[in-house]
Amino acid sequence: FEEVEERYVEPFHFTLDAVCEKTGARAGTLTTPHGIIKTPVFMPVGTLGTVKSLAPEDLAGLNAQIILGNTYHLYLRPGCDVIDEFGGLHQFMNWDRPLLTDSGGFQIFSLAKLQKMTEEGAHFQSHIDGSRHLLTPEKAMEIQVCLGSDIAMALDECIPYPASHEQALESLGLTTRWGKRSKEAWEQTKRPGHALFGIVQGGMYGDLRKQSAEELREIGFDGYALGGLSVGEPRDLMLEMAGISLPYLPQDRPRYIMGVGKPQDLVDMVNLGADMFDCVLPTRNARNGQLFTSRGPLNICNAQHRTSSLPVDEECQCYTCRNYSRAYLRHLYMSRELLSYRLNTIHNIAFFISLMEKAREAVLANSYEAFYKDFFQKIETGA
Ligand code: PRF
Ligand code: ZN
Repeated sequence: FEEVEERYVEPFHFTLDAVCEKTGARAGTLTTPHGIIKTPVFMPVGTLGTVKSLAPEDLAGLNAQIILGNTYHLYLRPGCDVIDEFGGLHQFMNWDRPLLTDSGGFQIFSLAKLQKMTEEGAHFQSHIDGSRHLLTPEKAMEIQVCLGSDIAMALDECIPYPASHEQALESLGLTTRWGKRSKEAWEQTKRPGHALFGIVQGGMYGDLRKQSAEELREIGFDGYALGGLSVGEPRDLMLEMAGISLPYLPQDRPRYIMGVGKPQDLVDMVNLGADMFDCVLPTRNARNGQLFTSRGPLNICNAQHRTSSLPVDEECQCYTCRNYSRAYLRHLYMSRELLSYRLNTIHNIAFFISLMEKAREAVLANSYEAFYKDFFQKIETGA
């Protein structure tokens, strides 16, 4: 005899709380089965079911509203059967707030060996043991349902930069067809209230970005992401592509920029009307001793911090900045102490999260333009 708990789950939805009158900046609220998310939002990356060096309690303390997991990694290790035993990734990793999972296409593109894209799906060899796999749109949905993602991503193909118009056109066609198959499979298996986002591709071609956005809109997703950005192109081109793509997406759906970027990129993307971001920069760079501050980045290994009693960022209220000096953090880093990873990551994540909180406050106060100017003035001049 099994007791089944029937619980009412609110449908996934997005409401706009404010739109800046002068810029395109938006403040919104996303409702998911694991709670609401206030946007703009930065989502820390927890590829393997952990944001490296932090426990879920730390993330909650940092006001992380949602974190990311990866289909590709979790499917290969520990495997869906393991996570299924626990009823999903939330229970497995002890995280009770919303989770978003990437579909795997991009990770195959960047990590796996011998990848080959066919109409059927992405053929690849595991970067762990060389075993062969085929990730179809249907399989990507099955895995994300098993993981229990509040927000799942359609399977897409991300092309390298530079790529020809012809190559980009062919690839976006595949992304559209995979998007349609993703949606059909999702509709048959999804749990109530869970969302599926489509991913706009099209390389660095405005006409193709428009075409991709329109084709995805036709299919109809709960939200839309911009993929294929920050793949080696100049920053201006990245912003130009975002500026071209975003107006073709529905106003009343969340917009997510995948794998972007520096603090300056986030502030610019919000300006263009983006709502959600993820990037490994704050976590990865923390482990390499680079700390983000309102006056620009700081390398903690630098000799100038050897005896400094200053916090990393005087404007930051995080646990690291409230309790530790630059000199101590430098010492931990130079000694390769494990606490270095944790304290640095706490600060960098706090910096990205609070940046988006400030952006949201500015939109709500109808002062995003002033926030934007002030932010760039400080971070670029260090004054
Ligand atoms: N597609 C997917 N995930 C991604 C990307 C993409 O294009 C990017 C590109 N910046 C990061 N993560 N599915
Ligand atoms: Zn701090």
